[in-house]
Amino acid sequence: MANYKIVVTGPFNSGKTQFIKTISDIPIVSTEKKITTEDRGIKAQTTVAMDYGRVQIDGDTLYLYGTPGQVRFDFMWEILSEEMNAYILLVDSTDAHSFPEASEVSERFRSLGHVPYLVVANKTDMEHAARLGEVRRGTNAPADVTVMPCVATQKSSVRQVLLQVLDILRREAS
Ligand SMILES: Nc1nc2c(ncn2[C@@H]2O[C@H](COP(=O)(O)OP(=O)(O)OP(=O)(O)O)[C@@H](O)[C@H]2O)c(=O)[nH]1
Ligand SMILES: [Mg+2]
Repeated sequence: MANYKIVVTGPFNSGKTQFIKTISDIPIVSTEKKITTEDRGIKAQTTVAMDYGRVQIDGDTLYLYGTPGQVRFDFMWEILSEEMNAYILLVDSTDAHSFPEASEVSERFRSLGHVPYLVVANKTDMEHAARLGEVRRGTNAPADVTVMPCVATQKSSVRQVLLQVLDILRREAS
């Protein structure tokens, strides 16, 4: 039985809050506020500080921390990355324009902690979702980093991602 802190990060609108909401065993703590900027047309609310959820998988407890996606809230990234065991780079695979930003977010997180990470191509249920290879190239993920598909609205899909994270963490520990 182990406890792990997992940070879910990625660009604006990639599905971070949804990912945590779908899998959490407890009602999530979220800090969504009405969008007042040019992104208003995309959705009504955005995370301004963090999301927090918790899930038990195979006897281990995962504490999930979602970051804001908008760069103007990036001061939270450093705080949320403290003592993280791994991070998930969540990417909207239908939004190729966001891939370079995802790559930058990932670079920032790599500098914040030397922990394993996983690239997750989200929204693969939607039309025009990029292939995994495109997401890998677009986010500059090295060959030894896992890139996997996900539909953050489906519990089984989010669970698959977290099982993969656990697998990486357990391999690292042994
Ligand atoms: N079809 C589909 N929609 C998704 C999926 N994941 C998230 N969404 C939707 O995408 C939108 C953005 O999701 P959020 O969870 O708010 O994204 P976020 O990354 O937390 O956004 P910010 O906090 O603003 O950076 C919402 O309308 C979600 O319901 C998915 O896998 N498939
Ligand atoms: Mg959010």
